This record gives sequence, C-alpha cells and structure tokens, in this order.
Amino acid sequence: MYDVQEWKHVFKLDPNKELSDRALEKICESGTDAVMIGGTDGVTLENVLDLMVRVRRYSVPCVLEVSTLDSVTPGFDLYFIPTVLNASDPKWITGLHHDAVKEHGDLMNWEEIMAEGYCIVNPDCKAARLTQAKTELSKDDIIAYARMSERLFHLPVFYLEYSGMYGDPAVVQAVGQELSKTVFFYGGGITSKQRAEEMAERADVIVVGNLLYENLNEALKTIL
Ligand code: 1GP
Repeated sequence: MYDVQEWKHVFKLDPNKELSDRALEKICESGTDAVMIGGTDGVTLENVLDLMVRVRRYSVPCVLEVSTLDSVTPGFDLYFIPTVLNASDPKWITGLHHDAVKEHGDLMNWEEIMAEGYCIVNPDCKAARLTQAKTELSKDDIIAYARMSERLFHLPVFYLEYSGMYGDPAVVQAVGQELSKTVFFYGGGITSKQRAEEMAERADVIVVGNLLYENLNEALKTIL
C-alpha cells in the first residue's frame, strides 16, 4: 500500500501536453514520491492511457487524479478524487461522485481510492472557471475549508490549489498548522528550488506541474 503520509513531492503531468520519452524518464527517475496524471481540459481516455503506459515503465507510484469519468481506467496505483469544497456547481462537490458510485460502486476498489478536499484559490485557473469556484477567500475562509476537511469530513487529503499562481506563504503556513491527520498538498506556481523550499516547509506535499513543461531542469531541482 502507498503511504501518502510519507510523501513530500509530487509531479503532476497533464495528459493533454507533450513530453518526450527522455523528459519522462528524467521525471519518473527523479526521486519524486509520485507522478500524478490529471488536467482540466482535453483529458481523454486515450491520452490518459497513453501516458499511464509510458509512466508504468518506471517504478514510481502512478496516480490518476480523476476529473472526468470517461478517462478512468484500471492500472493506476491510486485514484485521487477531488471534491471542490469552494465550487458553486455541486457537480464538482458530490455530483460526479454520486454518478460514479451509483454506476460503478460494486466494482470499485476502495483501497485504491482517496478523496481530496480541494480549495481552489486562483480565479484565473481553468479548474476555477470549470467548477465556478468562489475564489475570493480570506485566510480564515481557507482555514475553515482545511478544518472541514480534517475535522468534519475526515478527508485523507486537503489540496490548496493555486494552479499557475504562487500562493501566499503565510496562508500556507496557517493551513499547515491546522492539519495533523489530513495530508496537506500545496500546488501552484512553484518555479524554482527556492519556492519549493518555501512551500515544502509549510505543506506536507508540494505539487509541481507547469514547470515540467517550461523548464525541466529547474523542475527537477524542486525535489529537496
Ligand atoms: C496544478 O497544483 C498543480 O494542479 C501545480 O500547479 O502547474 O502551477 O505548478 P502548477
């Protein structure tokens, strides 16, 4: 079994973006704790399968972060299911989840499935637009979502998502101090080793996405 509690670093790959075999090898052999496959648009069964098969050549744990039911396929080590706590469209809080469990609940292997309490902060990211997230959040609003995740809903993961934008270290620090059982993932705007260090001091797990496609060598330095 994979112990997410032990993780410190995750690379997130977008199935809708190109990566050479050489780049993928460097990513999978980098020493990261997991490779997560997930994205907001253009995610299809075909491109998810293609990337999964390529990542599977390496021993790194491979996680699917589910955003559309159509692209769910067996073969991943773990399935992360976001529930967007600050979405206005209930589809992204419990809607798709209900559809999936109703349709496939008998066959689901619950040991491989982990819910993530998501809080999306960057109003300009695609996920915020898709879920119609209420992103005008104060530090107290964000802390409340973190507390709901751990104390009310007992979610295994709280994911503070700044995707494409670097978060406020003071907010990340405050959230980190709230969570003890729920694993705290931070993602967004990590573009250097220095930023990786700053957020890794405050969150349990840092997630690096875009930088893999913009500057792979710099991305590899975010593993501390
Ligand atoms: C995106 O949180 C991840 O879902 C990582 O964000 O792409 O900004 O690194 P970046």
